[in-house]
Amino acid sequence: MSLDEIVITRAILDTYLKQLNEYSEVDVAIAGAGPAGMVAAKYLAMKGKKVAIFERRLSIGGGIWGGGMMFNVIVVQPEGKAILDEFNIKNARYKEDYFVADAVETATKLAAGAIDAGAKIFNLISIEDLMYRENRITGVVINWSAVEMAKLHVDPMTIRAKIVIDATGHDCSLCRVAERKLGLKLATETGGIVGEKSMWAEIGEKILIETTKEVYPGLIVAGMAANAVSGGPRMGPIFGGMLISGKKAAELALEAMK
Ligand code: 48F
Repeated sequence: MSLDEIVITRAILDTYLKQLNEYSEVDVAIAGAGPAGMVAAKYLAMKGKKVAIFERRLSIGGGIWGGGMMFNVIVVQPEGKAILDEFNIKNARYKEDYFVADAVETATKLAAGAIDAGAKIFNLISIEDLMYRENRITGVVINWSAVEMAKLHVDPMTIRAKIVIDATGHDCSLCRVAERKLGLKLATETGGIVGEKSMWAEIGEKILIETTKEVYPGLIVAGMAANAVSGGPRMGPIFGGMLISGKKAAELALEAMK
């Protein structure tokens, strides 16, 4: 058997460009392949929606990999356990309402669950801007993360989406664009980004259910970004809220697309 490097090159280019072309219009564009983004992607794809996640980094998983302070174990509460089970992620009761799971297994199986359901993950791509038409967010503006990191003067390209989910974690970077560049009034107490508060796991997890919402028509915020936008506390290495928030974001998106 012979191997031709040029065929390998063409196989990659043809396949990738076909995929990017196919996903230039989606039902839902998700920023960030952390726990919230990947859970949202699975539940949307399961309902037959065309979903693309754009992830800035080389790897998926966001803040999952390191568990707490690099001890790569995550903790979830019973509601989170139910979602771990749906993704076939092994977990064990530590005590009472505290369950533990392997961080590496969690990151990889959340991604596998989203992909198997039909979602597409594009890594190494950052969402740097939003598309806005007639009082609605209508898409995302993407560029290679390498371009962003090298601060190269290269113009981006655009993906049209019925719904955009900001699952960018502490940065809440899409909502920042909405506030800073578009001057939009977001559905928060102040109308802008309130900013994340210091660690309080119980309250942080509790209010995440309320802070996960459509902050502007077409723009839903999920995961840690939701608390950062609405002024909730961070919660550290307990991940149940992130999973539940991802699921809720998917439900809100489905509702909004009806
Ligand atoms: O930070 P991240 O894991 O967000 P999450 O899903 O989960 C938060 C927890 O990991 C942890 C926590 C738990 O209590 O507080 O922090 O809310 O994943 C966010 C992902 O978004 C990517 C980033 O690289 C990470 O993988 N990201 C951030 N900004 C952009 C982006 C952007 N503008 N475009 C694309 N990806």
